[in-house]
Amino acid sequence: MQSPRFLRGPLPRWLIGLLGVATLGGPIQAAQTAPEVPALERVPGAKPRNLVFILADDHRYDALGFLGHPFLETPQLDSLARNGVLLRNAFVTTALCSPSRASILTGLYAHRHRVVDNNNPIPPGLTFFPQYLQRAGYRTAFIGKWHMGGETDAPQRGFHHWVSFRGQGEYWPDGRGTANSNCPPMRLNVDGRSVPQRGYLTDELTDYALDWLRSLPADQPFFLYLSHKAVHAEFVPAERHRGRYAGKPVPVPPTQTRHDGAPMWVQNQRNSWHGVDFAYHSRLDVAEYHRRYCETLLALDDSVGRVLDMLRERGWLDSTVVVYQGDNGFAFGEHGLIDKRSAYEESMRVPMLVQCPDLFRSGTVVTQVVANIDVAPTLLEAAGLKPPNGLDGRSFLPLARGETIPWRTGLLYEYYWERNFPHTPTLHALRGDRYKYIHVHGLWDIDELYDLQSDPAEARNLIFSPEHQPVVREMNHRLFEVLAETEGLYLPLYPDRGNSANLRRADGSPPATFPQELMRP
Ligand SMILES: [Ca+2]
Repeated sequence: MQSPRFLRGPLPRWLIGLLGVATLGGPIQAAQTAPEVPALERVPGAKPRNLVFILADDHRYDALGFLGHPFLETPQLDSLARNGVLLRNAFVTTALCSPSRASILTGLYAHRHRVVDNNNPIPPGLTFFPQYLQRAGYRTAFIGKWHMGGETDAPQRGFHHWVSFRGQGEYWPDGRGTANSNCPPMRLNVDGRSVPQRGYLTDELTDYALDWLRSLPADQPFFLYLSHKAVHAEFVPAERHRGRYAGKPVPVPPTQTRHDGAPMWVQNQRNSWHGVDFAYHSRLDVAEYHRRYCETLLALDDSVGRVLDMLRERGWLDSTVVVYQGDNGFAFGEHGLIDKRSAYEESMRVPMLVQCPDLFRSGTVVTQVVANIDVAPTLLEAAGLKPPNGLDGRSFLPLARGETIPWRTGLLYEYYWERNFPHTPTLHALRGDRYKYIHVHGLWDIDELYDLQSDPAEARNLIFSPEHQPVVREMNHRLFEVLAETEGLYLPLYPDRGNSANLRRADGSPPATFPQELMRP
């Protein structure tokens, strides 16, 4: 698709302002979309692609039909892999909603964008990559869960069209199916106006996305960011999917019962808000929880199909770059844990699928380690723009095209302790192609090393293995090198906020004992 000549270069500030006011309903939008960023250099000869980015919440990497899940069916996501590119080793640099979302929007590690938890405000002056797209003449829309900077639903910079809600939102307007059942009716912020949420959120957000796609002119490139609440807890399936997987057997993950050399904090977390003994301080049936997660995911799969159908209807399917990704994973009993935050694969690994038949061969599989910080540079490059200097991520477009290029050998992971959920400590990790090294901070405990080749479930901590000491030393050195290179040698500290989920069950697992390797006579 070619954009009109006047839109190919940077737009004058007055024109952007005028477009904002004239088409999007008022001065709030104009203020939010002001082009405060410099125009990026264009890639010679590159066509500005239409871009669709679909973000799922807490969708773990292997909850996909085509990857062999025991019962979950994801025909639409399967089709993305079949017709496009599967990024088999995709990760997030922080497995928590707000930090991961900020890394997607900025291409930066959490310690650089400083959205390190789900509560604190977005630092002023942070640039979101859609601002560059606007500057380059794109029309942009954000539809769905924002969840950065606390509870705001207000339109944010970088987007002409805005549909969002406060915090986590609710699947149904009355909160049915959750602890918030019969809550005050939920409302959406649509371009600065408060409107009632009408139905099941996954479907309704998709309706808004389709309405916007339908309204677009044929000759201006666009960027749609569809950001689902699904499949965040508490899981509430659409009516048409409720009970679909009732009674399906859910295998117990091997590490739920055996994790050799687990740090004490992991053993202790088993009996906590985020552990299998006392999940959410209740007697949660983890298998039933997993089934409901899968049923809730089905509407998400439907949503992907409806977006693809609309692209087809508008004649844009082959030329549009569609990216599907999860904002973090989710454990269902692995290592005795539920939830995310940890550096284990179930937590930091996510599904990532890309489709654009004009650019990528169908059925391509990328095995290099890619991450949420790569999304911004990748989509900017797909827009025909050279990503700005100073990003932590890199464009993986060449990998998706099947090219061989030098690539990272290890990915930095970081998570900063939250008083609200005190059972997961501050963690830094380096995830390489073969080994993962996890470094704990601020706790008298042990680090971890896993050989992902021989032990993909991370069931055997090799941190005390004599033959692996050179690997431990090397990865420790490299971890701190990356942190130093990216100004990460500090710990963010914010005032306490809210309650602390710090309870244990009296008849649950006992407190961990010190590792034998540290005991002396
Ligand atoms: Ca999440």
